[in-house]
Amino acid sequence: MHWILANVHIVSMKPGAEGYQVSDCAHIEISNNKITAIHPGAFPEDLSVEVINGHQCLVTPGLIDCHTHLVYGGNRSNEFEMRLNGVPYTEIAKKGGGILATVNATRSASVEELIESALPRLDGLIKSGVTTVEIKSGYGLNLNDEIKMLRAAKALSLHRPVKIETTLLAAHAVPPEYQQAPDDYVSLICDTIIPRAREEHLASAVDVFCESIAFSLEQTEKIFQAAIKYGLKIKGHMEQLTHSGGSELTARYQGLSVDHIEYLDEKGVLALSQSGTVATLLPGAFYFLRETQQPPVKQLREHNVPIALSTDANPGTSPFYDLTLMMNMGCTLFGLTPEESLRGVTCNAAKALGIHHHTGAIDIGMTADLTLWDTSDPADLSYQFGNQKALARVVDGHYHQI
Ligand code: DI6
Ligand code: FE
Repeated sequence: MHWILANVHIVSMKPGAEGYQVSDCAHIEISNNKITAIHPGAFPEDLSVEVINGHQCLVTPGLIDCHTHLVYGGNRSNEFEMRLNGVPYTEIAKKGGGILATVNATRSASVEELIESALPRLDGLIKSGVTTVEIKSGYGLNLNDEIKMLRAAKALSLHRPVKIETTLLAAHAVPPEYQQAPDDYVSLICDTIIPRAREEHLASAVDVFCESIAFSLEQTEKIFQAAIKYGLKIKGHMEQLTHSGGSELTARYQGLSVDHIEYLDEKGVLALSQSGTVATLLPGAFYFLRETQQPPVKQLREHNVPIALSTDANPGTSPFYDLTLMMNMGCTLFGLTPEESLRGVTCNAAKALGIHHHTGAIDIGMTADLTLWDTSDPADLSYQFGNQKALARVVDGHYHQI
């Protein structure tokens, strides 16, 4: 397979370089799944190769959603309604609501049902220009159901042209069966669930929700050590509700990313800057929870910590399935520039998944993962919402209309 995407304005977003790096009126040569050349001039001289005319649209790296909980059973709109009618969260939780409601619905769903219910959500992300999605487990909370979730997540790429990266998040919450013995659940994760996920090639990373209502720093460290022992990468839901020091711990273990981080302090920022760990901001959860604590964007910038941006798509705290909405929220809620937002869903999102050596930027030798947009200004991707701008995607060298 050898073809040329002609007549496009390229926004490269190469990690080390400044700015959008726009090449006006260029053409991109693609062989198999790779970008083999980028030429000035709208059209190639040799027209014997198959050419797709981009009609002067903007081409960015394919967007990467680097933190989602896209696979789950059930729906929590009833809780949303109860909460807004004044029912306190504690009462909702007592009635079996909250994360437990999703755990129960996920446990009783089959792999096929999980796939079926995730597809419309995945379609939302695809329409917003996404070519790679990270999906976490974390609503099974036992061996079989965590494995089932990861299988469903992986299988989504057989149903849609999209690349899936899977993360084991068995340490999302302490399951009801282990409320009295949470350390036993940590042992189950370390000794049984991580080895199985690894053995079946179902996850490339392990994530932990390190928080007073979930897992302690000590428990998190044990899980990180097990992940590393089995050759899996690590990342964490850190400093979302309180400051725990989880980001420093993640940095100490050379983690890929720390996510949420509203309560991250300067010591934590310094630790990230030294380890090269990505700071992933999740404005959807910030917005939905009406959080007021701002993540330390200014300090992240000062210390050159790469910032990624993601949906955190989940039924409890971020029921949003459009990555361009997060780009807008990154700007409006956190004060990112549109350029930082675009970096956050391309090269920095790739780094947050450890896949930046082959995707997340437009360059010779990179995988041909691209999104074509109906605009001439890259700021438009963060500026507008609802006025669908993504026209088509190239995934692993294959062209797909949206
Ligand atoms: N942080 C969150 O905000 C979500 N998970 C997490 O680790 C909550 C997930 C849910 O309520 O279903
Ligand atoms: Fe999350």
